[in-house]
Amino acid sequence: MSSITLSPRIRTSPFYEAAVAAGLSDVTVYNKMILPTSFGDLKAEYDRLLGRVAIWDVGAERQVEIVGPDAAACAQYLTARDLSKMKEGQGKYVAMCDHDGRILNDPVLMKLSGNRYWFSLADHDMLLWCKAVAAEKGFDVVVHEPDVSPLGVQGPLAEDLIADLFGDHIRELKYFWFLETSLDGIPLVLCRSGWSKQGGFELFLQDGSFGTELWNKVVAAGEKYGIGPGAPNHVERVESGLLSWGGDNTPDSNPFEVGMGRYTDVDIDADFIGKAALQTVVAEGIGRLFVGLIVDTDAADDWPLPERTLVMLDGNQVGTLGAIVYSHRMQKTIGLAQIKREVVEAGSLVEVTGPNGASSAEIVTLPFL
Ligand code: THG
Repeated sequence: MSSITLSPRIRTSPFYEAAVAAGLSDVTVYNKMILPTSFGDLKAEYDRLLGRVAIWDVGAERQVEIVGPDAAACAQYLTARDLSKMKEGQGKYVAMCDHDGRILNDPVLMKLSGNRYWFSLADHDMLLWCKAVAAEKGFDVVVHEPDVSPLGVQGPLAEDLIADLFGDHIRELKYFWFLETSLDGIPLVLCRSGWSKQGGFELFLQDGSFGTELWNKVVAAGEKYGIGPGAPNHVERVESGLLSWGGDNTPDSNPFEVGMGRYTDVDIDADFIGKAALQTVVAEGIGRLFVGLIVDTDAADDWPLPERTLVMLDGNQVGTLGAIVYSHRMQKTIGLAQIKREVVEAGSLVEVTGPNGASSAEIVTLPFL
């Protein structure tokens, strides 16, 4: 095992110092920022996420702000989902595609007002893309990265904790909806969201100088709920079938091939990048489906990722496996794969090769749990 060399090229979030003080042990790079992945005991972190509440430094989910008179048109043009009925204070999980309909990102899009939107990004250089598109299309907007950093509070007790801090009215907040608020003068956007299916919120800190203070306030209020540090949990998110863009999918995937078909609206009146290509995909049929695999192996922890594993059937490649974990709840080895539609529809058993040789794998629909 090697460690990562820090540099000003790789930004840390406002919560990084607090995370280090809390025992941060492992990180990855996401959006050219440090993203924590572990505090040294992944099973304890998993149990805390499932049973209590965890605090996550997810500042690497960077925002791109689109602000100005054409913000709504610009956000729609960048997004393969119908935004026409979106309300202020609402977020939506959306696909952003290139002109060939390939998915570039799967952000949470937040409508702060009629002329101000945030794309809360997965891992890719979307600020460059959004700036170039807005300028080339002549939209009357400013596209920039605001001083905004999400702090995750995830787990079944997250709602009680957030209600203690902000009031019981937050219990009425619907999924992906948000409020602009503050905590002892710290400016925030509070959103019911987060990259787990255990429930929770993200506190979008609007002034990075308060990072440690905000972390400490949440931890102090969370003590009675057994709060502890954590990070986006790889096992839980595979069990829940939450997409990790760029890892689970090959670079040429369209939104239908990463399980985002139900969030992709190809027949809206408004134009958006990739619309014609995605209409062709719908007309001709989707090539691959995003599915779960239950793999007959106990080698998940030694699996040789990176490098997607080829999924084989009768000696022919029929897909790729991008993530594989041991599921504590299912007591099985499970993975996320993109597999040819005919093979999924036929319900065939497939084969993947790991450190212990070839294993057979059963295809199942997502989520696992
Ligand atoms: N929060 C914020 N930004 C983010 C993420 C986040 N940016 C990066 C990454 N996560 C974006 N990707 C996802 C992927 C899945 C979900 C959210 C963000 C998610 N999906 C649910 C599902 O697929 O079942 C619900 C989708 C729905 O019903 O609309 O939650 O976590 N700020």
